[in-house]
Amino acid sequence: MKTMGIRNLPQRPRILLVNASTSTQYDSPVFLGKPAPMVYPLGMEYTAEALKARGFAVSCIDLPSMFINKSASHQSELMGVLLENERARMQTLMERVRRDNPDIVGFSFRNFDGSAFNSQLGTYLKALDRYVNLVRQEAQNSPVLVLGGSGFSIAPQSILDYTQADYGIAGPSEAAFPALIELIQQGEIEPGSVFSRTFDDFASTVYPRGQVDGINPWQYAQRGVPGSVQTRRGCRKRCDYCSYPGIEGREDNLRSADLALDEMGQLIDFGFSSMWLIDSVFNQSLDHAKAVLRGVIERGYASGSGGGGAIRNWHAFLTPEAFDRELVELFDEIGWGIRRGASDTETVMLDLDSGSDRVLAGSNKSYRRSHILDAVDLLKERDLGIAMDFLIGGQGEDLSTVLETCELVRQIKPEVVSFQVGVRIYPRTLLAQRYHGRLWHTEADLLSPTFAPIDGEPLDVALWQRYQSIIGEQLAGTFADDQIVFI
Ligand code: B12
Ligand code: SF4
Repeated sequence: MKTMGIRNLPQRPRILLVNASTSTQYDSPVFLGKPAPMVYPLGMEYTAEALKARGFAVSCIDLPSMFINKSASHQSELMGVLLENERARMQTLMERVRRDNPDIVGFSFRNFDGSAFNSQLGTYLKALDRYVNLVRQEAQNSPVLVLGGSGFSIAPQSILDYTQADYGIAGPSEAAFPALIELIQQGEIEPGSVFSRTFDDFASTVYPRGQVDGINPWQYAQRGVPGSVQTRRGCRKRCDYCSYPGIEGREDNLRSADLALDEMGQLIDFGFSSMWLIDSVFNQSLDHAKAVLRGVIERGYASGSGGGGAIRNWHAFLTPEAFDRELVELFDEIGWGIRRGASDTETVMLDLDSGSDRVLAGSNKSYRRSHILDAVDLLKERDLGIAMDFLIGGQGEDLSTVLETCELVRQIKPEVVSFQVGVRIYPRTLLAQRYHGRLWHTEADLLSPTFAPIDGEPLDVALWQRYQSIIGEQLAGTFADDQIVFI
């Protein structure tokens, strides 16, 4: 087989990676009066490092990090700021492509929308499409266009078809991208194909941080964005709604704790004072999580005794299922969840779904309400701040189970509690299988936000608001307004 319509690639093609991960509500430095929570472009950085390690010349363009220094304090101003940002990004991308003439342009696509029911600001696919088209039109030498990223990997063929880019990589890029380049060079892969290859060397791969042309860690640190490190990949669980195993793989893939810690040290040197351990579930392999935290203490990353600065805020998704006293002692020792004063409390965030065993079982979760209570007891023994994240609308949810969850929250009294009402149906999940033929037919249908019905009722704005009011009423009196977040 010979590929048609794709230019010949040189032996060592020059690659430009574009962070195309817009997320409208985060695209202004101040979003409606609140600082916008940007995210470090970790997926693009790991991809660039993997390509560099294979001898490719790689540079990046980090579009979300470019914005005009204007804030939007009202909805009416927001659109203007977003448009101005977008124009500036398009201009930069155009100039860069004309100047550099890359042989391959890779687009890192993280979010295709805001995921939650209230994400009314629309899809980010249109922005991706604009960037792909711009490069097609402006590049002199018809570069090969490759898509990848976590959002892309959820519905790869549909997104590839939508943008008409040349190839897509679903899942990790480290082994797949070099292999795809080779296949293109040999004429062995048809344009329009999605390619995947598992990456077996994640445990031992060194990703030097902040060494990629076009990613500026200083700037992120200065803006107060957390540094991010991945200590593990993959998830063996089968929670019915979850897209993560489809993105990262279904096997535990643990990184050497020492290498992850080396990365943290490099990020501290760039000035980061908060850290996201961005694993799908940081403590799922409890011993591994503890090894990472012990390393943090030994290297003085929390105290600053290592010679550099210190990490004062820690963030990760944590399951209540894999908790023990030693883990919590380690949290305490590094200041994760520590109370520094009346209005300065860190929190340990428990990533939960429901306080009802019926919903937990219905959604195929492997922990139960008793695990939540046990984990909370351990955190309370050490007087650590607690945040709890719930997802309302799992299988078996009805008014009685929502009340059960509220009762649990009142009993625990966390510092902050957040509720996302509405369970999104993602392709290649058990939930998607359950509603196939009823709520969706082709993968592309699920790119438009589709939610599981709650107690037999389709989720609409009225139902969404009704559940929020019920929760608000149940928790009023026990919590201040700013302790309850609805997503
Ligand atoms: C951690 C996380 C967060 C943290 C981020 C913390 C931080 N400092 O980074 C928090 C909680 C803040 C967060 C926020 C949001 N998140 Co989030 N998040 C994740 C999570 C779990 C991991 C992302 C990550 O960094 N992975 C590690 C890196 C190394 O992997 P990667 O990016 O996938 O990159 C690899 C491959 O994708 C590929 N690749 C990457 N780039 C490229 C480029 C090319 C050319 C190629 C070929 C390959 C390639 O190779 C890389 C290395 O192997 C993912 C789910 C998941 N398991 O992937 C969701 C996920 C990305 N988030 C999602 C969403 C929606 C959001 C929010 C919009 C939610 C919201 N409404 O607030 C915001 C957006 C924030 C923003 N500014 O963009 C969705 C996106 C899907 C969608 N619906 O669009 C995901 C997929 C979760 C889901 N629902 O399924 N998130
Ligand atoms: S929700 Fe968490 S534990 Fe369940 S499959 Fe997804 S990543 Fe794994």
